[in-house]
Amino acid sequence: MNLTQVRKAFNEDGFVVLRDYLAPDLRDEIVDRTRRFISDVAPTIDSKRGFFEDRNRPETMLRVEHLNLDDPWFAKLADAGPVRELAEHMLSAPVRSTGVSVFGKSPRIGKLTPPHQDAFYWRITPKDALTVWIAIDRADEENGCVRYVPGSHLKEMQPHELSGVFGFSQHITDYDPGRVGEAVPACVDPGELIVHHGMTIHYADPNESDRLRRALGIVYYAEHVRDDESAPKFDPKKQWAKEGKL
Ligand SMILES: O=C(O)CCC(=O)C(=O)O
Repeated sequence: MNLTQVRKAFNEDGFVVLRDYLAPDLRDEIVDRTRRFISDVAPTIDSKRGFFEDRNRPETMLRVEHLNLDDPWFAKLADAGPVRELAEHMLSAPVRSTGVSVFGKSPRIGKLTPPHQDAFYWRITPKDALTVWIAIDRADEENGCVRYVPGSHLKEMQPHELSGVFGFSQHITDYDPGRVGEAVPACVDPGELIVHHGMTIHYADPNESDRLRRALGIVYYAEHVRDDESAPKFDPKKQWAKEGKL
């Protein structure tokens, strides 16, 4: 694989799909361990880090944050080896991982991931950061694959506002593909990965299929980024607790 070409595509489009980047053994281990984490550990995680459409139904998990704290295998996956090396290539800089999450969209229940730019949530400057999104199930247009607006990372940060969507507090205000550009679907099979820049506009439709759509997300910041105290601060968990969602 020519990583220089991959980086060129990432720099132009703000995202890139890699189907064969991971060696088969590691790819299978990531998929197996993540599935086991979701079935065995996620249901035990408290509402500060584990979000479910319905807490009494573990299969409705929509996100667990920082599973690197629960299982050192995921911490190691993020901190050393090919996934971290890929992040360094794409940002052309040393990086540090800020956490590993799982995302879920359960069949017929999983909701929209509203249009947003990850870096809106990240209080850093410059916004040199990205997410490596690893498919745990096939993700396609029926079950809510992620959709990206090519080149949107090269433009300005869009205004965001409260989304009203549990698990994703912010969305782009008056989202209009005519203004920001059309999104393209990124369909992937288990173990394939997508790298997206923190400024890239993306969203995902609800899961209207009978299939699960789960993924592992690892965020990396370039080591040279600094805290940006002037960036907006959010505490959506208070609101979600008030609404009885946590
Ligand atoms: O998996 C999803 O639907 C959302 C993922 C996402 O927004 C992200 O990784 O930044």
